[in-house]
Amino acid sequence: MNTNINLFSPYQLGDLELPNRIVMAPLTRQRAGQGNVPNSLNATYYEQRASAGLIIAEATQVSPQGLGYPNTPGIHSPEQVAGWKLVTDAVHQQGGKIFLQLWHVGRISHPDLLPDGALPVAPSAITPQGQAFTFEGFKPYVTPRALETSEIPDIVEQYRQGAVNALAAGFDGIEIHGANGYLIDQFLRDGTNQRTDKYGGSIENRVRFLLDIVEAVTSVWDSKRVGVRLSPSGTFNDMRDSNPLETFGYTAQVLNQFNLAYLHIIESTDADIRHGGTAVPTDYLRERYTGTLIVCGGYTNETGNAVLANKEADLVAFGTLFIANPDLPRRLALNAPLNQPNQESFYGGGEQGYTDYPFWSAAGEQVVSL
Ligand code: 8OZ
Repeated sequence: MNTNINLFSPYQLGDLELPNRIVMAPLTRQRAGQGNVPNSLNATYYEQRASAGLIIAEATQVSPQGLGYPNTPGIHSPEQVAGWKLVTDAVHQQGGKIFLQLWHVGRISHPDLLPDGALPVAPSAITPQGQAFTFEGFKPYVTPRALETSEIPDIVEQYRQGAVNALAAGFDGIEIHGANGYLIDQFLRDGTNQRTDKYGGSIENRVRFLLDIVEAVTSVWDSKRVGVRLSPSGTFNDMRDSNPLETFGYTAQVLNQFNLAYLHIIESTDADIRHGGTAVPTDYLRERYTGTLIVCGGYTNETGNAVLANKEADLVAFGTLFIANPDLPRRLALNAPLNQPNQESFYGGGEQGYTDYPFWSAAGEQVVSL
């Protein structure tokens, strides 16, 4: 029974009661201020979206070394913690829940973005195809520096400190960004990890960096407030793996022992298949991961309801629809028309294309305030 579970059914996420199963996906918007500090405009943006069952705030670097793009927020300075507090207070005032996504981009950076013009770090010195988004526009990626084994505990410590800071900033939990070709994903997949130490080779070794981070952050947070995001089928940021079913089947399974808040999966896209990616089916991961599963990948009202009714997932994350529709849950519930997202204002800029998408009203007037 219970075939009537849908996007509007409440969900018990550990000790958090979510009023619906609609998650706001972490979305890079590059609108943090000087010093990569979140500001009141960012607070307004998240506050407008507080009716999501859960907001996962955008990818946020745990250290200056983890930066990969201009104007993304950090969680390593007191100013950043204070800036994020504006955001969490605003969301909580509206009755919302918000996790912070902890991020280190690894090789997807550039000396222009790093302190003292340092080289980006990675599991192995393998240059990504493509171009870095620097302060002066796009520049070809450089060959990263392979981390010494002795440096890895320092990076794990950056995540632990990020978790401490996220707690101080008033978040309800944290998500570890293990997806989309950033540092953790670079360790997981053998196309980017050719290490011969205990962090490379077998999948048991390649997952070690992620597990070290999970252990570190769960020494700060109750594990029920910690999620992990993976992109098993993803090719973004020039990612490849010789056996994605094994890599991510194992990773999903080994995470069971931690009793996490959730596993969050970015599903296969047409672009991934065009780029030669192997689709790792969600049901394959569902069979292996026993906890809460969030899926993300172009869902609509209809397909989102279906994936929940079929028990393929427990929660559904929406990205671009949340950019354009601050009141997405209400619009979906009423089957109201949706605003169309404007791609040109996704990254960088001010309130235009950020906090000025109108709320829906039956009378048709444009309502942009709460
Ligand atoms: C788009 C542009 C910059 C960063 C991700 C954090 O893919 C990102 C990102 C997306 O996870």
